[in-house]
Amino acid sequence: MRLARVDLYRLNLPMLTPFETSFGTESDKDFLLVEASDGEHSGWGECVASAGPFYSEETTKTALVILMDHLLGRLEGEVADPQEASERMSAVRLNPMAKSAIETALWDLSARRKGVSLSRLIGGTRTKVPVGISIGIQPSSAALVEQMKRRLDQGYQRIKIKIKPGYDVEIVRAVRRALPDVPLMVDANSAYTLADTKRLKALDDFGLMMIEQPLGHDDLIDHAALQAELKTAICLDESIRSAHILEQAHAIGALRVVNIKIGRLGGLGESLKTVAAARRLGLDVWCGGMLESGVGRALNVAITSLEGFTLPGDTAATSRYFGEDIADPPFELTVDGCLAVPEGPGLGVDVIKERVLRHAVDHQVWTAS
Ligand code: OSB
Ligand code: MG
Repeated sequence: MRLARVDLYRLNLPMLTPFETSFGTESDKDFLLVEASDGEHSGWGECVASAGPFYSEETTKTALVILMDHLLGRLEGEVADPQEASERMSAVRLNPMAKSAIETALWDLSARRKGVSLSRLIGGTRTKVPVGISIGIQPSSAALVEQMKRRLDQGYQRIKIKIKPGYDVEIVRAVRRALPDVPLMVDANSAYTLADTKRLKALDDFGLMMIEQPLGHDDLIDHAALQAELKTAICLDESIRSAHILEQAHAIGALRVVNIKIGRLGGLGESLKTVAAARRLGLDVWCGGMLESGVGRALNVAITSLEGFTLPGDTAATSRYFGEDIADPPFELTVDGCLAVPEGPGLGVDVIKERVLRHAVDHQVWTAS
């Protein structure tokens, strides 16, 4: 395929409720949408960087600059497949979310050109994927429990709650008193250090499926020390930026579970390698989320259709995030707590241009020379 033009849309999409984590609160979805065109078909990719550099160092604006100034120019001429695009971009250090956004658009474009679904193209076997939900920090344990009950009634198969110092052991105790048997996990987004080991060990009493990213984003060694102290499995999110880092983390005993986020890993190609490595090492695997629009959501659902995913992911139904999404149809929860894997070509959702333009705050165009 040969790229003729790439449109970068920066969007501001209102969210139904703000989402609070240990590193901040997101109330609107500020993100970049990439449309890659070969002159006949378009492919779409979502950049999961957010407005501020808090989950990772990338932001919507840095991704826009890196794409325009350093990545798209490397994709001039004939590009055999998304893997080749990824190799051409590898001279640019890091910036995985910017790379992943254009790589995804190329995966979507090649699947659409072939007339197959992306799930099919990458070897997915499931027709629906089990889903959990990630619930942000709430004003009180009573509010959290009420929110959890509502989500369980809707059919979500497991609940993840965000924790931070001062909103942790007591909150989990209150949740367990109200809901003793719910499949439950916690995510700290790097809010602790090894000095908090005693506090984190107290979480061992609550039968949690795992504790996600308790320590520093780049600190595998301390995670290994912590895992040696905990009964509860450690899952790594922020730390796992490649299949190779996953292998190193496993080699020193830093985790038992891996959260796959395609943007954090720099694209679908690296994510497929990471899933394969995790399964070879006997680790549990699930797909994380970044509060994506329908484009990123469709990508997450496509990768979760692979057999290597062993646990429900964070990619909830569209109605959990947005009143109006920019892609149709919305993802709806089935009665058995799953999302159906789209069967149409590519990502299998239709991006509604009118909505994209209505929510756009910036629009830049790259054209092949
Ligand atoms: O750590 O998994 C995370 C959202 C934004 C940034 C980081 C994280 C999250 C979530 C929500 O937990 C996942 C989702 O519902 O998409
Ligand atoms: Mg996380």
